[in-house]
Amino acid sequence: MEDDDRSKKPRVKSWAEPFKIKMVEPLKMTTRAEREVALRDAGYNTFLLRSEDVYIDLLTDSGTNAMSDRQWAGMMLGDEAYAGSRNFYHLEAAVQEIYGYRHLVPTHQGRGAEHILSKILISPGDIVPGNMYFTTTRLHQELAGGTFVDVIIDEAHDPKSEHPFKGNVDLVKLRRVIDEHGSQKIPYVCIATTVNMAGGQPISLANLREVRELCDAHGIRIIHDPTRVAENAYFIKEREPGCEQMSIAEIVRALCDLTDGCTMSAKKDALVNIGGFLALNDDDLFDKARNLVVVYEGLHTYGGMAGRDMEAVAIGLHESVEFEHIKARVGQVAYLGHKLQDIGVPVVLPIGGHGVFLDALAFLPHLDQDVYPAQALAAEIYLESGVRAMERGNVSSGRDPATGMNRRPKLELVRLTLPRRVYTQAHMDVTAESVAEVHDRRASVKGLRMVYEPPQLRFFQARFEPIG
Ligand code: P70
Repeated sequence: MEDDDRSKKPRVKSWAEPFKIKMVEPLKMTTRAEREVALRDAGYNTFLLRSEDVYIDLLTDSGTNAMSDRQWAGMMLGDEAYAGSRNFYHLEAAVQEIYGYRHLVPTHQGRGAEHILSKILISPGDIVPGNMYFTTTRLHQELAGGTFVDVIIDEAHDPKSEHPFKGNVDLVKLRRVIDEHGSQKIPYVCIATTVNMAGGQPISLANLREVRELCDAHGIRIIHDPTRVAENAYFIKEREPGCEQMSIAEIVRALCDLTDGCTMSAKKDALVNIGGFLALNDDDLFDKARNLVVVYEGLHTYGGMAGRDMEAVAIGLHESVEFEHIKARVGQVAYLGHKLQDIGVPVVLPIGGHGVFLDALAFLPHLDQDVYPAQALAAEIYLESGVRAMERGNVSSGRDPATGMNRRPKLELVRLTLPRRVYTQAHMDVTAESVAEVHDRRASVKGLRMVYEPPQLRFFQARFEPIG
């Protein structure tokens, strides 16, 4: 009888990571008193904590991934020749096969590629439209004399909107920018897959096709930031009508084929600890980039990476588009996100591809944005449990160069970012419980005053003191 009852119950189909663990790294547990000292010494900035004082490190998914045994084996095949390393050609072939771009210029990481691209393409007074800013990308555009203009859909700025493609470009906004400034002033449109600062939100293939059409009509290039393109491809497969049957690799290729080149931080999707590149279809631009890379990064066949690093990137790129890998990766982020949502913690919806973003304005409604609620919340979560998160709000956004005032972005977020293949489901449970503890006593969390402010990318090194 009992057996019959059980057989009528719907079966839950569990899934698990498509790997087993071969090497472990012990974590250090700290006391609250130790964390108080560490946080004070770090000026209430989680970027300034020592990693040794962190229990679960959700600062970033950048360069914090666990490499596979195949990648480690590849490291042993590093050809450390100054020129013409075998590993460069492997990486070139991987980029050509997976992303489809013709020419490869390796760089030490993403911002190295952004630097070179901005120098080549942007002239003072130029306008660069994009689907939301990214900190280093925008800074290199500005340093080259350009101005970034945000053309992402409004829903991207609303943490509660459940639009399935919050990374989409608003074509009306983009058309307006082109009409206002003229296509000669727009060296390229900058398209990220997925959009980091919006909460790891994807752009749809249909939207990118429309952007392509509009840009073609005006002779404007599209430069892609594919740093987390595999996660974007997974969301497209899950959500975009007509794409259910496509493989992750096919979707990645379709996205890249709609663009003219890319600046890539290999430290995320490509499952390595360091690396990046610029890839371009245009022969002349490639020539210019190859001339500049030797000035700023290294010879054009290593660009700041060791041969072994390039090999690990080449192998990681192939692993990044494996369905079971990306399903487990995005699935783990969703697991943490839904757990927090169930507890009643305000999170950005839909849950993103690389992390769960807490809505600090909803979490701490008693704090004004100029006492940096997201910074204060990240500090408080560390204090609670040793979980390290990252501010993505008023501090990250910086000051408007024209007015000198804080930009006060609509999104004031704390990012709990998951390194790939590193933490377990139990780590996610502990993280959710820690955030829940802070949520219970949220009314007592105080704001912060900035006491040291670097002129550029201030979030990395700024120091704070608690108010009151
Ligand atoms: C993060 C990291 C890096 C990144 C990115 C996108 C969409 C380019 C880059 C730059 C590291 C980071 C960077 C600045 C502030 C905080 C953290 N994102 N495009 O944690 O690549 O770091 O290799 O130079 O996300 O989100 P790289």
